[in-house]
Amino acid sequence: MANPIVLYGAPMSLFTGKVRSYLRKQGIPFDERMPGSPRCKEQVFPEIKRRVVPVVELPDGRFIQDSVDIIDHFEAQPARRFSVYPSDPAQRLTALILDLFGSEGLFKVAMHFRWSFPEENNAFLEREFGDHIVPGADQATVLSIAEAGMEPMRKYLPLMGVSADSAPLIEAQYNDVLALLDEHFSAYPYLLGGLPTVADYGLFAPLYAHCGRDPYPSALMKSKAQRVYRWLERMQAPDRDMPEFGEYEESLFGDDAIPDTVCRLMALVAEDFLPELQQTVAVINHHLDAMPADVAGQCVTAKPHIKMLDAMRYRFRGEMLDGMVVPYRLTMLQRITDFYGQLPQGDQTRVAAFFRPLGLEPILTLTANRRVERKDHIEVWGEAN
Ligand SMILES: N[C@@H](CCC(=O)N[C@@H](CS)C(=O)NCC(=O)O)C(=O)O
Repeated sequence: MANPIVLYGAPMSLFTGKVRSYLRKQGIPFDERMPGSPRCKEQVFPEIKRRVVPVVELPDGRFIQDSVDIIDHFEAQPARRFSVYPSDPAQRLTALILDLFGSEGLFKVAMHFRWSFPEENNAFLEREFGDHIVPGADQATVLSIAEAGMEPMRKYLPLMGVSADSAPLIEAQYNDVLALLDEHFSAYPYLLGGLPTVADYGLFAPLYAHCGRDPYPSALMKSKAQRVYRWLERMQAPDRDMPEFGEYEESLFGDDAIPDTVCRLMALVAEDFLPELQQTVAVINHHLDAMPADVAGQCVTAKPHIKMLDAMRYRFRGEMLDGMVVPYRLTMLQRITDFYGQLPQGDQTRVAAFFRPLGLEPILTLTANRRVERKDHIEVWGEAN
């Protein structure tokens, strides 16, 4: 029998959840191992050049890092159950935008609700973080090592603008997202109908690993947004898991439809996240101005494990917050601008008219002066735009 696919990750990891739920829904068998397992420490991390999960090891021994690359690898297999990329242009762009927003734009929500409520969360997190470093160890060892995994994560909070001042804004964003999604999932099983797309996988990442599991935010979700909680369960089920929808068809909305709840969520993305993306592009362009012309192929930051190029200030819900300039985000933004750029003129006009009133037309053409590509598991500068 062929070696099984191995997923290196952990239950509390935001990006592992995205991949795990994708593999389950596609009926792809896999075995999960934690970052502290010997093979992960000794083979996987040296090969991918940093300590990061998720990583998938294929039966032939190849490694794939990055949740997007992993999903795209399986997406390209002829035996997959269904595609997670809608073919209609407006639905495709909607899915790509919500994937970016979920994967990168709800970071503040995820980190605030994990780390700002230690009284409620810490007993849970200590075991989670201890286990992922020393899987299989006795409980005393697990608990004694936990802080070594937790402390580096807490250090991100000030860098990403999470503070006592911004807490009410971040909490309001969580409430708004939950309310919108609860309304949506009261009517539909997934964002774009009866099957999950990358929109669902992107949003699932923070809403599951942090908000759906950690004690404090998950209690809020269960009490305020039961339908969102049910969607989290559905996203991980290998079967349909939509009994509350009766005979709901397992297909995307017909006639290229995008319901009002999704439109309102995208208007929230425009308001809450577009300024952060625009500032990211502006600061990256500023750095590029000072770089030599032959920078293509070089790592985008000082070292592969450093994800931040610079610090920035950006507008969030009427206030100026500190933020991290993360070049990786351009790779997810390029999926949107590349798809829009290759559309025939007529489709471009049609989708631009759709996104304009939502405030999202600028994202369709928001490009930095140079591309960011992924090569040998890390982000490198690509060609000039
Ligand atoms: N873009 C990557 C992000 C992976 C990532 O940030 N993983 C987190 C866990 S959810 C991690 O391993 N962080 C370790 C660190 O940043 O030091 C992906 O989509 O896979």
